Amino acid sequence: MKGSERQARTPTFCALCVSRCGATAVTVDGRFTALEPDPAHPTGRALCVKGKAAPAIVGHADRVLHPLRRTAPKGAEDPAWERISWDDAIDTVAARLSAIATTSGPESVVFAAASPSTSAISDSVDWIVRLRRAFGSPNFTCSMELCGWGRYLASMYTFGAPVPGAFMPDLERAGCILYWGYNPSVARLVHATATVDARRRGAKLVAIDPRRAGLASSADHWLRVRPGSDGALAIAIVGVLLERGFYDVEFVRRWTNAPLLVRADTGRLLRSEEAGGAEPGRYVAWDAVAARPVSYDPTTRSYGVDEARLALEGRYTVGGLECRPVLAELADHCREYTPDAAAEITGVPAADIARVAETLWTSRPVAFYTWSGLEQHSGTTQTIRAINVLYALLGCLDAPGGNVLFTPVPTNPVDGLDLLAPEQRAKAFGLDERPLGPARFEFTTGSDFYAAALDGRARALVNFGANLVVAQGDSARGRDALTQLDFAVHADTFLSPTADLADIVLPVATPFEVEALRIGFEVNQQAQSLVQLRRPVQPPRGEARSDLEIVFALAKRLGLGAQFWDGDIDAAWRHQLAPSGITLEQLRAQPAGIALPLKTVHRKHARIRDGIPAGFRTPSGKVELLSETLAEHGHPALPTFTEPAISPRSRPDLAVRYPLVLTCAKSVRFAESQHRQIATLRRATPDPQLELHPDAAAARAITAGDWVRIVTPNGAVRARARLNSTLDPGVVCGQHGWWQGCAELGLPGYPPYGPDSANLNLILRQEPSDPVSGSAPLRASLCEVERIDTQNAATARAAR
Ligand SMILES: Nc1nc2c(c(=O)[nH]1)N[C@H]1C(S)=C(S)[C@@H](COP(=O)(O)OP(=O)(O)OC[C@H]3O[C@@H](n4cnc5c(=O)[nH]c(N)nc54)[C@H](O)[C@@H]3O)O[C@H]1N2
Ligand SMILES: Nc1nc2c(c(=O)[nH]1)N[C@H]1C(S)=C(S)[C@@H](COP(=O)(O)OP(=O)(O)OC[C@H]3O[C@@H](n4cnc5c(=O)[nH]c(N)nc54)[C@H](O)[C@@H]3O)O[C@H]1N2
Ligand code: SF4
Ligand SMILES: [Mo]
Repeated sequence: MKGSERQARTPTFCALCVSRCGATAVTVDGRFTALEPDPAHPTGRALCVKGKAAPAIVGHADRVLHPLRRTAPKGAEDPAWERISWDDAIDTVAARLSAIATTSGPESVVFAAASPSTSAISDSVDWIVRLRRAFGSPNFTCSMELCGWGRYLASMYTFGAPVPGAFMPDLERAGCILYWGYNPSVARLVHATATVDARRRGAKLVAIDPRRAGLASSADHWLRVRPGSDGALAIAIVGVLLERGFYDVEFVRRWTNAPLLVRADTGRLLRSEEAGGAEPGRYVAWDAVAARPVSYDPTTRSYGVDEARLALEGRYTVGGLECRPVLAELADHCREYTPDAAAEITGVPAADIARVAETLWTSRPVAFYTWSGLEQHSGTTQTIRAINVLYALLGCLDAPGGNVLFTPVPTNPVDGLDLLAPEQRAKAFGLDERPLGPARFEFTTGSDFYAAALDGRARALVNFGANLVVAQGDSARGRDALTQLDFAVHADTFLSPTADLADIVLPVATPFEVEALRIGFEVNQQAQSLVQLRRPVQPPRGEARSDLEIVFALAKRLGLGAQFWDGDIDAAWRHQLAPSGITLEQLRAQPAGIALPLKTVHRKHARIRDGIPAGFRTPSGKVELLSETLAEHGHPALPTFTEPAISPRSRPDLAVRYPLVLTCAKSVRFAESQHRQIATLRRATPDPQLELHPDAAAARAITAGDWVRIVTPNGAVRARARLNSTLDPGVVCGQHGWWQGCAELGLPGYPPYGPDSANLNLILRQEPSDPVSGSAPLRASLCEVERIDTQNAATARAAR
């Protein structure tokens, strides 16, 4: 470094993905040159290649630097962007949205955002939600049904709480770690490093994944499950746990609905009044000591007798009705999936199923995490239910070393829950079709949004980043839906196939150019206790602004200034921080952040207030092994496996022509559909990949590195073959998100639609989806793989 250059080092964190790794940013003469790990930060042990590439991302030539307006009609190959001023852009957006809300109702304006797991939208997503609610729209598309449903919302129907989304695995104390459809080595670096530490001190690791990827390669047990058959596997493990008495009787009796009696005739929980009792609303259990029924009052969470007396097995006649406890019903239900039967369905050997059940029991406490491998299926909700029931039996919830809700920093909520009127909430797209699904929580599935855009219920889109046409199945439907809208504004750091369908594009600053307030880093108590005001490392390039500034400016121009501190972001943050006792001034003076001395409180369900234990936020106040809520809406009350809608077993007719099961996984070098333009990242993975077993390749005369065509009933896309002998020969694994070129390396982009596409979602579909959530079958479908003949391959190479 020359003597005249000034180097500065700023404590920060990388916001490029869900890991949010603590870091030090290095600048030279005010220019961002390097990002380094910050071991003093609770998430700062390491950075991934994307984080290290941050300066290249910030400085990339393709950044959007100015507000843009399209001048060509939608559907034209080139939108012919024209530069406009911020004032013009915000005025136009506000005027169009207001007009559309007046004529078609605010619900016709759909808001969208990139997922907080793949982008820095986590800086501002609560404020985007606040804007949506203040505007009056219940419709928000944020990949919830593909990314967060199982972790956060499906688990509400078992635990009344987001497990493992918010009740995080306590990796520091776990005796056994269970990763199911989750590969933290790629997805969440802090979990990967903490898992390596845990294993060093003796924790066991169970990985359930069709591929032996990441930590699975050294796991104590790796179960190679057929994609989408996880539900059968989970039910089989539950069966073994129950059969061998591998469950926490005390927890199960006291904290789950296991003792409640189920009517043999209806399959529903017996109510006290049905058995001649005088207390409506109460459930019934069997007191095995007194040999008589007792009623359970969900409001006081009390049976009136010691829970230790409650029967968990047997058959009883109460008021003339034949009944048995939920646990007995569950045990019987699981018998359909003996390890042998499950082995047949899942491809996991029966002995391994039994061994995993034993490890889970003998190595408690168990901490678990599930993610994408289980989210994107036509049976996601029931699979998650089965795993949640499995987890409940182990009795580790909110116990040290289990899945724990670490104590958060006290703050004022800012997502504006009270700003949206109930009558507007009721207009959420998809609520009628799936009343228990994402719409109930104000999330709109991609498919519901497209349907509404295509039939005119949705008229406008306010999109903070989401690359919908590449992220959602059926990209061509996405294009058609977005083209139908009267108006769309897209805020982004880079252009994308989705931005190309907008009327106005707003330039967004990268997280390294703007201030942001992060309250809690989630993964353990130390991390969750930290508040950090991330400082800009360099000024925003061009005219780029933060999403937060855009939200506040737009709110003001829409006449919603009163709900947005009149556009004053500092004032809003002060309000948010008030209960913490930490001030903005303190945070600005201490860019490494301020930690509160918070302590974890375990087993919060057992805390007693006014003589009543807290319990769980479910209708019964207990963990619901049997869910009447699901049953009332026509879904199975006990976790039930249904074969993936498009699989060799459910569609043997299709499997004749498309014999391979197609799933997908993320790339360590790119976040979702981003970062292909960054040379340091693209160099090591220049082309879209398809992993397949050497035998499957040989049977098709495919060798490693060949260009192949992945063919589904919906079309074909290209990828390069990569051999992976850990796969079942009948399973292949693709990558979604390929569209961008990399000019620096002379590597091509791929059209999002059409014959030369490499966009996996072009040939996947949003339906048939999960009946509860609408989750799309992106991870279990059928395909054939063909070598692109030499001549075509040569053409493909020449085209680069
Ligand atoms: N087949 C298949 N499809 C999938 C998946 C899969 O595994 N397989 N995964 C699904 C999952 S889990 C998800 S989360 C979705 C992801 O879908 P998206 O949430 O759309 O995420 P990305 O594809 O990463 O695109 C993010 C976009 O946000 C922009 N961006 C990045 N940072 C910012 C920021 O700070 N502000 C703003 N305004 N924009 C920003 C990027 O430039 C990019 O255009 O895809 C889903 N689609
Ligand atoms: N480097 C990087 N990090 C990321 C992202 C990224 O794109 N790149 N994306 C971010 C986002 S938005 C998300 S949602 C997370 C996702 O993080 P993960 O969920 O870990 O992501 P994946 O690698 O897609 O899927 C995990 C595993 O599921 C397996 N799998 C596929 N199908 C099935 C199945 O049917 N059953 C089971 N049991 N397993 C299956 C895959 O083989 C894969 O190893 O990562 C976040 N972090
Ligand atoms: S894992 Fe990589 S991209 Fe994600 S926050 Fe950490 S350094 Fe950034
Ligand atoms: Mo995601």
